[in-house]
Amino acid sequence: MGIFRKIAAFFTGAEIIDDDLYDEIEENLVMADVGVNTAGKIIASLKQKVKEKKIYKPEDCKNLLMDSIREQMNVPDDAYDFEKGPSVVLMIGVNGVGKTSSVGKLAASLKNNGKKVLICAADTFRAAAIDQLGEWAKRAGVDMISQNEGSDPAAVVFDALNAAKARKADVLLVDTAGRLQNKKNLMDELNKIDRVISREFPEAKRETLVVLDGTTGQNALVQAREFNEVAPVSGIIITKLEGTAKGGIAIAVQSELSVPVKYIGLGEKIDSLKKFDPDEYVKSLFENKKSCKIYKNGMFFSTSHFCFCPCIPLAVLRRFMYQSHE
Ligand SMILES: Nc1nc2c(ncn2[C@@H]2O[C@H](COP(=O)(O)OP(=O)(O)O)[C@@H](O)[C@H]2O)c(=O)[nH]1
Ligand SMILES: [Mg+2]
Repeated sequence: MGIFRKIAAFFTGAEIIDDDLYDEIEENLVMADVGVNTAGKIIASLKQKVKEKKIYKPEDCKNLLMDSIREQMNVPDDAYDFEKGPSVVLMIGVNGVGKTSSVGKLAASLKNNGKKVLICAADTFRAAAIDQLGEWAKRAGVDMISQNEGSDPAAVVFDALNAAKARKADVLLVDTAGRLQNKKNLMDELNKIDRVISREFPEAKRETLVVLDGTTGQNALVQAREFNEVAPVSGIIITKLEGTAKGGIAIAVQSELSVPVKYIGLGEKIDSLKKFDPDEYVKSLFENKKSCKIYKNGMFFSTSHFCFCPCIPLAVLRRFMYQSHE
């Protein structure tokens, strides 16, 4: 059972609203990766609401808690303006978090929305990294600008900027390396790339997205903070959120850094990067999901593949195939 659903169950299980109940909720928020500071803020806001609205029954608290969590997140109206272009998007973050995949997925999604997209292989440490991005470029159906392994990343960005201008691309997505040994190194490289963009393409909108692995808990928060010190981060992508029972990190980073989460990664498929919707997200954390797995031709399919298929009587499916994942 997800931790947020466990929290919801406290409200139905408790008889009165007292400090024990608040403590229990706070502890569980921390366990769900919300972090001590943000959990404290959420509880303070919840207490305030309970007092103001003169709530006495624990079961009436759930929606107030959801509101208090929602308050910690804010995706401003102009968050996706860069998609209109012309724009240059830098994808930064440590190794293995999902930068390259996110470049590929975002390229595909923008292209499907009619944008002209170019991607730039500025992670030049290993030839395999360039090949991996090349695969994503093929899958997304967009062009990639690259040089040989070991080239200067800023030089690749220079080429890509000129290609983006010449081809009138809407969005240039830049994949960067996560292997820089120290902060100074990282800062120097990002500064160099930044200077090249300002010089070569001053009219482009700029976006710097830090990618975080949602399964690494508070470590992700530490990384976000460090990257934000090196380069002003304009948005966050949290990957690998599909299987976690926690998910509080998406709340913590926004509350602690005041930087919006713009996308979340929910798998390895090309269409698994979604725009972050705070309302939907809070709802989904507390949802009591039941999923159905159907075994067919040696593979499992979820009900989402089937629910629009009128030829399968849903009642029959429900009766025989629902498996509750509580
Ligand atoms: N389950 C899951 N895996 C992901 C997600 N995003 C990326 N990955 C996987 O994470 C691993 C590292 O991804 P990669 O894009 O190479 O990370 P990079 O080193 O930051 O460029 C790969 O195996 C990806 O398939 C996601 O949202 N969910
Ligand atoms: Mg990579």
